[in-house]
Amino acid sequence: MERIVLLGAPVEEGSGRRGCLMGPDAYRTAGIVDELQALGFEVEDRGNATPHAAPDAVSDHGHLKALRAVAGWTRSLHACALELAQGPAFPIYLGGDHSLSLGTVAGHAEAAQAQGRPLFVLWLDAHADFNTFETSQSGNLHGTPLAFVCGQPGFDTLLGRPIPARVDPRNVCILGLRSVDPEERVMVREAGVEAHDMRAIDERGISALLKPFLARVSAAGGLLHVSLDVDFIEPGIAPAVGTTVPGGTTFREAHLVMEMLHDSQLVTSLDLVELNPFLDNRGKTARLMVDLTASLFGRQVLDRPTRSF
Ligand SMILES: [Mn+2]
Repeated sequence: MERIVLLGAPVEEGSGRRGCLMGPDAYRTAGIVDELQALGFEVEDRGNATPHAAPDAVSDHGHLKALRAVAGWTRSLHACALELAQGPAFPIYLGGDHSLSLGTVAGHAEAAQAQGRPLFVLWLDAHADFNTFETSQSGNLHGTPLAFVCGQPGFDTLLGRPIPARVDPRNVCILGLRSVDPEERVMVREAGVEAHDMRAIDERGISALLKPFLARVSAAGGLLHVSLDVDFIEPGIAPAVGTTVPGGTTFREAHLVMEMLHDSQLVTSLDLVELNPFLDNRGKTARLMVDLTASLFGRQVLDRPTRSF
């Protein structure tokens, strides 16, 4: 039997508003353990991580919000991910806002480097999350994790040292873009990140965009970390997020991505981020995120119970 470990990361300080700290418990209430067990997995819920203290985290950029809190979470989750990446179970991080990926992806990148394998990252998101401290307009650190893990400069205060292993930006694929800051757009392009916006999905189809990336992961013998932001999905069916942008992926597009990822058997770790249960409508976003997770672990369309939205 394959094993899955769940770790809650109730960080909300990176998002600039309250509510994401309830995310891990919303996934539990929506039945994530039962759904994964029903697919034949042994599931261990480790409860919620707690942040380290990071009184030394400082920056000249005074507009950054909650830098010390986010740095404390980054250090804690980096250590947790580094440990889980070396264990036998598949880790799922229950967020929490997207700043949690500062720690989880950094930990998986370090573990991958130690194994001598490249880490690939699939970022399912309306935003590129590729701002640096300098370019961030909002000061919300959930807009920075991809820039940090790709080795952009200026982030050393987060871990209190340079990032131990960066992700090669050419090993990153972003799907679902529809809100990118002008400076961020230039940095994403110059770094060599593979980035597909909603227009590309409309014109070419999401499977045609994902397939070549998965082929690259496979050919490189890579590990694959998936970071699923609620705002990847159309807000009409996934309203529980503070950063709604109209025109997201449909129910079927989102499930298709998860089903293709399952078929590929390449995914080795997963973040579920930005769920804000305070903004949800009778738990429907939490349930959709759990259903998408079930698709990643092999549930097929015919297995899905009839359920009214
Ligand atoms: Mn995001």
